Amino acid sequence: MTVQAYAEHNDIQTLDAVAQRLDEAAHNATAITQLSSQGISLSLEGAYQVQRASVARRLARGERQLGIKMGFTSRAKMQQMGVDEMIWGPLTSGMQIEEGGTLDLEKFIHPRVEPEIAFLLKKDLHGPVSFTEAMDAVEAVAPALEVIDSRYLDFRFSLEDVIADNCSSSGFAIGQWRKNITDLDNLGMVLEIDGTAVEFGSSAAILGNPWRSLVAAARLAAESGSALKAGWTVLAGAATAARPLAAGNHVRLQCEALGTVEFGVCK
Ligand code: OOG
Ligand code: MG
Repeated sequence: MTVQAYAEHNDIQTLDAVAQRLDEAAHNATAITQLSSQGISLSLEGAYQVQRASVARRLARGERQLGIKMGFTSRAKMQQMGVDEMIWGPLTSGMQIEEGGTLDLEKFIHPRVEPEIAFLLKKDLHGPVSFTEAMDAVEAVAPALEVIDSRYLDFRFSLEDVIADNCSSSGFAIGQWRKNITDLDNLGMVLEIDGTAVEFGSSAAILGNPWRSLVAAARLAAESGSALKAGWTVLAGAATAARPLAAGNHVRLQCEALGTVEFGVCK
């Protein structure tokens, strides 16, 4: 039976087949048609199941889970992509970009970069948690750049499509971790490409205060039966719209109080 024939039911075979397609699309850096346009209508739960199954394929190839990322925690991102619900997905070791390192464009389909803030956890966080509990669980914070690369043609998707595609996760670079910085509610963030400032934002764009994104991350993880783990990195979501990356680019984020994070793109 074809994938389409199973589609109505969100059954395990469909979900696994879709996860395999998305994983292969990422692995081979080749875009696929949106699931919704292929007649595959996933439920929200089904979309998260596909996400888990595709991440499981990465883990089976030897990657490790290093944390999670939050998505659509700012208006700027929701407007850019036409999606208005928060999403989340795992970050794995294969997505790590060395700070100051270079990224190989051949491994990506149509990558974009966006400015974020990262949390490093020193304690497990089982949601739902209070703001104070979330703060207590954090060892350090850092400026971060996320590289997103939708596996769908033209970087277009529905909410379920993007969740199934592990929230477009494909890379992340973390700047220097800083301890004892708790005031994150209005930090200026400037994204530069080749020395030119291209996006200006404030950490306030992230749910009014990025700590709220960590609270939400713990809650969403708990709703699907998991906890955030000590040692994990949590990306709070982008403060501005994302920008496309091109060969030879140099990307840098300057974040007030937290410093900078940067990487280059191979020519
Ligand atoms: C989905 C990922 C959203 C963010 O920071 O809001 C995200 C996408 O835009 O492709 O990572
Ligand atoms: Mg992001």
